[in-house]
Amino acid sequence: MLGITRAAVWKRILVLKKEGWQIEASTRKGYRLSQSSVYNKAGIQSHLETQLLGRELIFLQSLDSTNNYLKTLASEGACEGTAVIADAQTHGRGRLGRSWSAVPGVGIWLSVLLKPQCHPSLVHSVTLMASVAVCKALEPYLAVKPGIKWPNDILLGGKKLCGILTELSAEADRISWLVIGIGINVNHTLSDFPEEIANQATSMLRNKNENILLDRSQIAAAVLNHLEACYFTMIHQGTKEILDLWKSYSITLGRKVRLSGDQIEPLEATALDIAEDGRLIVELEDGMRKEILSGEISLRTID
Ligand code: BTX
Repeated sequence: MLGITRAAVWKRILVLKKEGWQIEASTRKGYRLSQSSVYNKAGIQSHLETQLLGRELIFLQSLDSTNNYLKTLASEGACEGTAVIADAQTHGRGRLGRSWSAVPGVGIWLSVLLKPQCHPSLVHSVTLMASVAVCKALEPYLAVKPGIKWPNDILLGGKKLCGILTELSAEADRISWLVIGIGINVNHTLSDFPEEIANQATSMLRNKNENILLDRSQIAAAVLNHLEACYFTMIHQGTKEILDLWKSYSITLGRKVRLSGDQIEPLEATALDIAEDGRLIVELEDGMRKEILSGEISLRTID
């Protein structure tokens, strides 16, 4: 009927699946669109269990960066909990001016606006909180436990699965707003990564035994659900529970690390603990202890 080969149909089905459509295949019968959700605003909202986060949700096919878009909305007075999700980013941003690859059809590129009534120094713990929430949200879909590399890279089998970029606007002693940007590689195959990061990046799909695409709507909603729960825990009960959870996912503590950055000479140390404000406590080779703030430092484990 379509006047094209089976292979050509299969190729198109693959594209639809990557867009988020749930399609079942059956030998000799063909394909069937199953009823579950597609990756769009309605699909995500159907899985949301939040009171605040994502209740105001903007879903767009493509943006330069969801963080940029949400920062503009924030400066125009958008309400707390507003979330921006794009299927693709043309200029996804990482930390310290690095870029983040965010191709269409395979990932979750999401930013959320928070307005915690707290001192700007708490921003680091909020970022740690976000990494805990993402781990909790992704864990049920993964064969192995995700690990957090300080401050908030989420790794699977030593490769980067998710990155988090937190940006804020603050007065001297109070945060005005925070934008937490979360990038998760979900249905990437190896060829979806640019060559220069193919060795160091991974996706949820690549860590599953079977090759069934994951439902990005369900996972994006799970991230918002867990983010809200962790955020509420943190603002109502303080940081202790979140930091304990962070430690349970940490793959940095107890390891030898190399720290480098514009402001410091590269140095080697052992990562000991995390302070209440999110600083990493390290012990230098001469036994001195130092507390490191994430903003200006890159860390690599070396043992
Ligand atoms: P980061 O600076 O820790 O990581 C950036 C580095 O990670 C890059 O230099 C590159 O080596 C590698 N990388 C780039 N893209 C990927 C990828 N897709 N998977 C794995 N590794 C990659 C981490 O910064 C913070 C990233 C936040 C991304 C989100 S997406 C939604 C929001 N909008 C936005 O512009 N950024 C955030």
